[in-house]
Amino acid sequence: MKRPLLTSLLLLGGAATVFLAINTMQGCRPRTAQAVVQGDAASKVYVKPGSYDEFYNFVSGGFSGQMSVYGIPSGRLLRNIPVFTEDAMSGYGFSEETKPMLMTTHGYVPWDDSHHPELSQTDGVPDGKWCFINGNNTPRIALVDLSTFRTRSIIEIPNCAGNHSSPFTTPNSEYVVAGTRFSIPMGTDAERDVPIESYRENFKGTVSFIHPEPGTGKMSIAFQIITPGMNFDLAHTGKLVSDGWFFFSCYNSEQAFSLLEVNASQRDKDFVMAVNWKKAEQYVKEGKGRKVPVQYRSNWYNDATHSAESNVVNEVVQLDPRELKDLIYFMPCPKSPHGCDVDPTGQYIVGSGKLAALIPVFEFKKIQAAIAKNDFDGDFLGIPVLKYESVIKGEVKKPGLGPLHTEFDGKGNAYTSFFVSSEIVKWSLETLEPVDRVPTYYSIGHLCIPGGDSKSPWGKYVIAYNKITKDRYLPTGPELAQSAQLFSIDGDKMELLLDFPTIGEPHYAQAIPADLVKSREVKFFDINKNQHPYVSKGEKETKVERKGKEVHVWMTSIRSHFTPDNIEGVKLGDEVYFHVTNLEQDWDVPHGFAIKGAANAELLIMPGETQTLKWIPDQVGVVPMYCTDFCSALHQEMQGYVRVSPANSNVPLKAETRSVDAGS
Ligand code: K7E
Ligand code: CUA
Repeated sequence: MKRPLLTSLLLLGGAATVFLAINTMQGCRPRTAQAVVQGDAASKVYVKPGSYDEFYNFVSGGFSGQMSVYGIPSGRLLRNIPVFTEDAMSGYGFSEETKPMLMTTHGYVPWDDSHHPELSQTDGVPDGKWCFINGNNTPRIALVDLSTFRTRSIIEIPNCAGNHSSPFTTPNSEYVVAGTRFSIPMGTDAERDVPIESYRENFKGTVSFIHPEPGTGKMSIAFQIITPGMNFDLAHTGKLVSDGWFFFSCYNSEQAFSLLEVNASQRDKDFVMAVNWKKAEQYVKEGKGRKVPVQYRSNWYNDATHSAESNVVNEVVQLDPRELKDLIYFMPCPKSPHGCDVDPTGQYIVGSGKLAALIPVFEFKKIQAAIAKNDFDGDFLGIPVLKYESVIKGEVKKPGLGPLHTEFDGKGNAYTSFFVSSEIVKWSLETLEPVDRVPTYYSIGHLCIPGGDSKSPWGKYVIAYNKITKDRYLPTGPELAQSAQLFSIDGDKMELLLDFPTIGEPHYAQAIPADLVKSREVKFFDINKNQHPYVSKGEKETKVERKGKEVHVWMTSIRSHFTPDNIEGVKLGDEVYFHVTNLEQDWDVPHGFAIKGAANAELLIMPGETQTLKWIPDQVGVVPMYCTDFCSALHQEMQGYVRVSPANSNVPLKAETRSVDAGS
């Protein structure tokens, strides 16, 4: 989100002035450099050695494609979970079992740009079961299982380009949504191969409702709503009074397709789109949807076989709101709205126009009344536009510059991040008056209060995720650390407690009390339940077999040896598959597996699990393999050899170990 300097804007007059200022500023530096941290701040973030943090904080990895996990209030990094990007450290995307997770209709795509972690909810409150995260670039949604802190499933979103307004959840995680950032032409090849200039005629948007299966976490697309062509940015579910509705911010109602920074900033107001998803659900049940041919992949990791499955799906149900009149409504929202946030009571919807000098607060019951009375201000490409004055509770006047995102403390206050004026402003949902403000260092994007987009926030902290760190950390070459800042909000005044660096660009993050996650943890996989087709449930089951050019090695690992650890009869031209089962049945005893020269990564195999490394030997000789994870006093002894002979060799295939358990 670092802003380019756009001198060509000087040519534009009038309304462009404010915009120019906004566009060229990297965020003002707060004038009162009140970087003064109160004396007792340190004690408020100090988690003494051996004790646990109070909250888990799930932070998007941005262009790292991953999600990282921190403890709050200490800011300690606990884990970096591979999601959309392959990870050599764990073998994710490198082992045969995990490769299908990253399959798309474009083939294997080992990277994405992830912005928004969203915890699954039960009755409108984060439940600690899953954390969803969106892939922006090759539109996908991932579901991370918080019992293993691993990616359980990934679904690709068809008819979508830039899955940004995603993956926000309904109050019982019936659905998570995916709204397209870029509108595009859809349909057959001929329908998609059109001039870019024909945006108005041919480009459309979609918002998709994805259903995660409660037991397995498998995801499928329940339905897709087709919309006028523009950009969808963010979204949030209704709750309590507004349960059954979803709200999306949209910009580029100008329908620009070039130089959007100017051309999509013309109109005074864009929209927040209100979607009646319960109605949509009903229409689908009544068969009012249209089955449209598409192609997308749905990938799922099975903990019984320790392997991912990837399936191609060929159709999606689409609803057209020009025919189904009461499905969506537009509410005018100044100006190029970014965040779209719903307060804990579900009554108020906050739109954050990033080029606006005020924050509009929409009121759900007024929206309903306006719909009931057909209180419209015309339509936008066939979709009714509600009258701004009729649906608004009021505006927060002059709160700051460049509002982006809002979270809530559950005590009647909203906290909005201001990118340009680089601050968090706390304001009252009742009076719409600012009540406190605090500078951020610098240029805040999202902010996070534990449970801050849910029915019941744990309003103790707010965490700022900043775009620029400048002078906050020791310099590290051209790229500086990405940053988060922790503030306490349990008093009247927000108080800065801690800076901590993050991985990739943190956009959004969510946090949840540790107890809601901690008790779910899987400590190891039961080896008796291992259904991997190449499992060895003991050293006696290990073997080696040739199937033409393929050599399969059934291997086990246990402190501190592999079985087999000597293999001969492998030839140049072979493809060798090491199927390694970790026989340990204890917490935190993974074994690694690596072999010299493999054009691959290591495997890191959890207790009770089987993982496969594919190796194509390319040189004759005796090749060492070893365990990469320091697992015992004799970890350095955990090694073996593979003899590789020329392609025409007669060396018989054999595998052995001198282990007594192997019985050989
Ligand atoms: Cu504001 Cu992608 Cu949610 Cu970044 S987004 S900040
Ligand atoms: Cu096993 Cu080191």
